[in-house]
Amino acid sequence: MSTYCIGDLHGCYDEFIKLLDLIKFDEKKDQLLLTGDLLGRGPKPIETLNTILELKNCVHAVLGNHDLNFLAICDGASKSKPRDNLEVVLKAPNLGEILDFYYACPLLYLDDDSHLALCHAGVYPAWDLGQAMKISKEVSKVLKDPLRRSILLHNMYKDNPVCYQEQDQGLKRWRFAFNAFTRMRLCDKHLNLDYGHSSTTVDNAAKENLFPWFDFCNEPRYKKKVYTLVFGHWAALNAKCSRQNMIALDTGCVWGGSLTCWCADNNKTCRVKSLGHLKPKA
Ligand SMILES: [Mn+2]
Repeated sequence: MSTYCIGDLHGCYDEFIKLLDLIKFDEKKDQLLLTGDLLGRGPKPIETLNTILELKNCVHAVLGNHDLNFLAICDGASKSKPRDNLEVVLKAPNLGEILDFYYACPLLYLDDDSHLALCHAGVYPAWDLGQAMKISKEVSKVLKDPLRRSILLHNMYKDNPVCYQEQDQGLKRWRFAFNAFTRMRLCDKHLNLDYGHSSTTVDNAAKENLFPWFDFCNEPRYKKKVYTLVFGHWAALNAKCSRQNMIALDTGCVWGGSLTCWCADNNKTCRVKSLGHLKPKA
């Protein structure tokens, strides 16, 4: 059995299938961890989701910002934009099945056998994995409750709070969890999240006293074991994360980069080149 982690798919179905072929993925033996943003912008979201649903007994996926955007649109909290290419999913005959799958996806997944932690953007630096897991589970409960889910999805598009306060409860707390787990890239030395600068370089950010969230993290540990933290979201990093025990996987397939897979068992990485979909973000 092998555990493979694949970065942000964004509906890049053809590259996904090519990558599964390349690693000779065996659904009877192997497991697949996906860093989220399964859809959004890319060409084949339905094919991508249906493949994931077919593999769902051996797949663990976490929610990304584009997945949450999709859930918000389904709940009437936001409108779909043509560039997101979500219409085809909204009209899918199995939309109910897709939503059930999504509502069961956490913000943070821990694999206690392989000592892996999986999330979309990252783990807020003031949290250890235990605390992060507690907050992820809280939000998962909200997502499974239609009424509270709807309230959260209608109130998620805000760039606040910028930092975690233990006393923040309800919407403020859950929204911070959404923002930290799915949107975070840079923060200042007081651990205030920066919500702009999506494609800046790390060097340029430093000139504004902003640094990658992982610069402030302790070694990822859970129940006294060292974990490897796997994340996506930050295509501009191009999978370069200087920290030990942290693996960045988003290599911007949807922007014309590549789709990356990391095997937890042998620490090998392989990539499939993008078929070229969108122009890189300005
Ligand atoms: Mn993302």
